[in-house]
Amino acid sequence: MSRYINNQALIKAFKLMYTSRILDNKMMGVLKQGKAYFHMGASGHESVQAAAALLLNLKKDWIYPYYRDTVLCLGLQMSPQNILRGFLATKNDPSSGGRQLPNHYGYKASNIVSSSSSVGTQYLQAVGTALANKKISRSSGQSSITIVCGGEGSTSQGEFYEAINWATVDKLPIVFLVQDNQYAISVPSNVQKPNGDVSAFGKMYSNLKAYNINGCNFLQSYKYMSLAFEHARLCEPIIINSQVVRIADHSSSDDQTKYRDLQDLKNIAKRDPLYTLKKYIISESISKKNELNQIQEEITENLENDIRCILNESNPEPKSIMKYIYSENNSKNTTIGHFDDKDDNNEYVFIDAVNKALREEMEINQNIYVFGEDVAGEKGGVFKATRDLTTLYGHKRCFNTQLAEASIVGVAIGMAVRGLKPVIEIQFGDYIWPAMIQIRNELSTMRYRSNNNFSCPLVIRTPIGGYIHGGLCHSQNIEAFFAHIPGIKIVEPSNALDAYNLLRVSINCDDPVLFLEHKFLYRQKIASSTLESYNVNELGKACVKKSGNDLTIISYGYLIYKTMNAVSNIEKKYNVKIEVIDLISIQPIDWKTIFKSIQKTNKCLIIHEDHKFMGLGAELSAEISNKCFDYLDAPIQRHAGLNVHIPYNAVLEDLALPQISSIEKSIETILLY
Ligand SMILES: Cc1ncc(C[n+]2csc(CCOP(=O)(O)OP(=O)(O)O)c2C)c(N)n1
Repeated sequence: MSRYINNQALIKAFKLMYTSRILDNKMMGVLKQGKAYFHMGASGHESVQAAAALLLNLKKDWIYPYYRDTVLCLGLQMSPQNILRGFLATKNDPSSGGRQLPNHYGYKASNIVSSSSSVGTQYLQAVGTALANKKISRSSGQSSITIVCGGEGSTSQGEFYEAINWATVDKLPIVFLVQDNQYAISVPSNVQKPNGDVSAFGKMYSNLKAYNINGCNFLQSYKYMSLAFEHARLCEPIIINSQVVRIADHSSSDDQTKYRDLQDLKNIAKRDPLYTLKKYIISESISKKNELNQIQEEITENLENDIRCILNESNPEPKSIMKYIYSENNSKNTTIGHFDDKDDNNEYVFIDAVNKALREEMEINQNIYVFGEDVAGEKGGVFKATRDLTTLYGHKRCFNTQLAEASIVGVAIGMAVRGLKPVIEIQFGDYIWPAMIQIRNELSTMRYRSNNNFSCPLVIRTPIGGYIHGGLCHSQNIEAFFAHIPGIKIVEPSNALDAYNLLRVSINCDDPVLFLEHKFLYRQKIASSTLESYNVNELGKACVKKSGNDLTIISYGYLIYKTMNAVSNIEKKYNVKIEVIDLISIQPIDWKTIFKSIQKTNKCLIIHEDHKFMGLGAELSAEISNKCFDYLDAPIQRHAGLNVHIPYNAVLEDLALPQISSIEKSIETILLY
């Protein structure tokens, strides 16, 4: 790869940079006419982006852009028309079909991965894509690299440090391009870092190359981006601090004169990369001033025409509002029955059923990668769910990660975007929270926000639940938090057979799945069974555990067993028949089975371990009372965990969580209503 640029490429860079500059100006004009709502400019960032665009390997390399990367995207064949479509949120906007804010680029044809608004989340996803590229394309002789961009403010996010950490531990083919314009909205860069320069990281991480460059100078940018890509292709991760200027306000909602003084604003103009490049091209006689002016006029005229046309393009269809929250391609599960072994009459405990499902799916599908904390090798997970997987499939496919949950999920997203199937373990549900922004703003939105252009189907397995003397941070139930998020599916099987089958369905699902495993059940006889495949293709089916006519009880997880015990006692005492539904799938909910049951029994009690306040029971009751009001002979009742953290002391823990005796009382109350 050449570090020195030819004249033709210099003119190409000038055209890209000028197009972006005029786009910024014109878009602000349209906005001022009240025809658009928001804009974030690239003016001042152009040189380094143009250099990167000219040097990347189109369609082979992967790009995680941020909102100032207009030139980078233009240079990677995203047309000005497509930039305008995003700005005007038209139906044909290739980034998001008008769903995301302007400048949140994504362009599948050029491997430009959809970017969200969360500052800093992109770094870990880029690490995931780089890891995937290292695992797959290098074995096939390719050397794709990943470039991820952000502003200097974003490098204060913890996930940025995690990303550098992972990239250097695994020596990944990745370039971190920090575009340091000295301000994060109004906050100057010396608030972000003591010396205001992230290239200092090169001294802290032994495998990290680092450059601090003048990103307003095209030739310098080109030279160092070229060097950077050479390093990355050799799996030497690299960070570049590129000093740029922010010529306009942070966004169309900002006014930088409120926090930048006149001298500061004047200095920006002196460093303007477009002006600098034009001057260079003329002074080196690469092109004449009038020729460049002519280029400028043509670009401006074309853009004016484009704006006129795109202002007339249609809005997204109103009926498309709910499209692509989930995949439309979820009805086949090819692995069912694949491993059925009629001679295997062994009884499996829950955790061994999970292990068997993982093992079998990994056998069939080479794209499955299992990772998390302590999952590899002899240890095989703190609960042993991933036992033997490293021996069977190697460290390449079952490996330990850093102790960093955001990293595990963020990297998994980047791998899934690249087409692999991560099945990750979060060691305890109680520690999923560091990954919350990755799950809430990234994992769940990827398909929707990119209008189905990108998706990240993966499985997050995690042990949850109390009754194990685990105290506040080893007992939590987390389903209600996640059920509130569109875009992910949630399963909580209550026995080995369901765990075995539904984990396989989850792995084959085209959506992200949160697979909740109640750790009390892991080695319990009550939850164990022989294993066979049952014919299920999709998540979302509840199971009627026991039929009856006098009351419907809905529960799930470990509480199914306590409920069944209480039901048996009450049925004897009152000579009644109670129907018990094991919900199994929390998102989506099997409303059909629930409504059918309540229309028969006319009474409903919901039992769950998670706190009653804002728990799943609240949603179930609301929907049932809405749909089955005419059938109900009593108010729907809920029996659930107290609204308290689960204490360690056994007496207190018992009080915090539903018990057989307290469940019996709830059943009696509703039966006698
Ligand atoms: C996690 C998160 N926190 C806050 C914001 C609001 N926000 C959007 S852009 C921005 C400043 C980012 O500054 P920097 O990373 O330096 O990039 P620049 O805009 O200067 O190019 C902030 C605080 C956000 N989008 N995401």
